[in-house]
Amino acid sequence: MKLCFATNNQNKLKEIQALLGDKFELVTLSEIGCLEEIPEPFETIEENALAKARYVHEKYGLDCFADDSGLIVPSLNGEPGVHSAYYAGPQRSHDDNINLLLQKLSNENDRSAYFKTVIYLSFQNEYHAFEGRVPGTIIGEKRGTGGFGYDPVFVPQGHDRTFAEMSLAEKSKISHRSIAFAGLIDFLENH
Ligand code: ITT
Repeated sequence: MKLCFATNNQNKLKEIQALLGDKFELVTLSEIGCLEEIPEPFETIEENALAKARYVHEKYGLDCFADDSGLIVPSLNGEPGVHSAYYAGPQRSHDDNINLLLQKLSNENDRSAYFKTVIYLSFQNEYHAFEGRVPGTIIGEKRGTGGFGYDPVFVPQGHDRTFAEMSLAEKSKISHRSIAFAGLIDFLENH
């Protein structure tokens, strides 16, 4: 059965296809002819993930899943949240984003944060949501060179290294993204 993954990232697609086996044939946005930028106008991660899945389902008539992720810092009223990728501006620089975050937290005692991934799946005319969260702390300076985004300043709860100091395999065992995709895969394997 054909299922669209609303991404053009072939690496992400291959990773999930390998976990799903051959019951589902995953296709990217460009493979279904969706070359336009899908609007993500909303102020929450949930609404944007749902909007992407719904757009593909309604316009292309295909079942589809879409993911959206972000870092949430409660003491900053949930920032950077849905704006995580471009927190410091449209240049989408991970370094600029981290510097802005550290500056905003410089006088803050509560440095707790969590990463969140939400996946929305349109399946047989119903929508299903899957969520993954990983709690942790934002440290005062960058450590490590792995990963991406805010990984150099995020230490997951129960650990003493940042995500950027972990191998990809170590991060994948506990990450918000892995938890959300495990929920999706479990659902698809049972339907
Ligand atoms: P897509 O094209 O796949 O949407 P993206 O960079 O926008 O790529 P996400 O939607 O998954 O990626 O995440 C949005 C932003 O949230 C991302 O640019 C990072 O700043 C941050 N983020 C998400 N997951 C992260 C992770 O595992 N480690 C560090 N930062 C992360």
